[in-house]
Amino acid sequence: MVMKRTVDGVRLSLDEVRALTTATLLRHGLRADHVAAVAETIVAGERDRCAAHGVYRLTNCVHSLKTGKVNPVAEPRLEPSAAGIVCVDADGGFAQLAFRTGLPPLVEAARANGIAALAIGRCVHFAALWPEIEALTAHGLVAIACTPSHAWVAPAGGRIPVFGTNPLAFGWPRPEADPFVFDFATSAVARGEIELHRRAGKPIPEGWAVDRNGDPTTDAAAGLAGALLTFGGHKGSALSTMIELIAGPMIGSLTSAESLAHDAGALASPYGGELVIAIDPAGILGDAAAGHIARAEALFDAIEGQGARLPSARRFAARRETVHDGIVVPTELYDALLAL
Ligand code: NDP
Ligand code: PYC
Repeated sequence: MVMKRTVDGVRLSLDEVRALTTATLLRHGLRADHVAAVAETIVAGERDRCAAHGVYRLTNCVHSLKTGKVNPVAEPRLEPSAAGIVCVDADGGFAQLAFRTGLPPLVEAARANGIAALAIGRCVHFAALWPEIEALTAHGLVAIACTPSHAWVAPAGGRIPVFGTNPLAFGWPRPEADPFVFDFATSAVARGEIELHRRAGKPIPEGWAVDRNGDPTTDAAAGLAGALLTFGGHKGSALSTMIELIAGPMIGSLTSAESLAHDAGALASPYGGELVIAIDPAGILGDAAAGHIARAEALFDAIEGQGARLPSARRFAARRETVHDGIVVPTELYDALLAL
């Protein structure tokens, strides 16, 4: 497929998305192994029609590189740790290569111990978590991942940002089907989604954000300048607190408030840590694991059987289309990316 401008935007094949992403990141001095790892998640975002974490993120990547807030030649290193724990120092680089470094020992440790954790420190994180979750479910492992971000989100009952948008993701391998995966911000919505509304000049729904005065707003720019709200009120607030704790101080890394202080107004992507937990059901159940995993299918049938959909079903359906049809990037964004 050849790039084509239409009234809806610019149509690109996934190969063209990869080529644009790769050329842009190389041009801004990111080393080739990081470029390959980062491009994989950006292309996956477009492939699965997750626009807030697709090529739009190139603008943040380039800005983070230009401001010196990410190490373009970082060397992620495995660090000594207890059995069942894999620690990776990302050396100030993007999280993707650090995750690639930690994945094989994490899988090995989960197989050996039944459960294992990967603690990534000193990384710059701008990505969705489901690519990492799917990398683990592909090994037949159950997975949980979370990371703080920048303090953009007010706690339930307050209006001063304390939390990051703090995503929580989970994956369950299914022998005969796409894995069960959910991956969502613990704010009402990812900040990237509000940024896309601002770029498109569209209002945001009520309940996503408050303005600088703490008043509800449907103006995307006012919400970005004020505070995002948690999803589910006090429940999202508590989950977000948990993520601050277990992917922050518990692994020797930063909270979202500390990440924002580290940023010092540069407006770069969040800096800190990520926690990934991998569980091998065979470690709990031995030879009986396959039978019990198969039993879980009844749960998915009960959900889908009544017309409800599973999280990630939209993504997997989009994936099956975009590999053939390509994707459409808004013209304004495409031109901004070319200008990078
Ligand atoms: P959503 O509110 O859309 O929630 C996304 C999750 O919910 C997906 O698993 C999605 O599946 C599922 N879902 C959505 N609608 C339904 C439905 N009607 N029925 C069942 N499941 C549904 O997205 P968010 O804005 O909360 O988060 C988007 C992304 O932003 C995430 O990938 C997250 O990792 C990323 N993020 C990253 C941050 C970081 O610091 N690195 C910070 C914050 C967010 P489906 O995809 O199939 O629609
Ligand atoms: O969309 O909130 C967000 C986000 C933060 C870091 C990466 N994505």
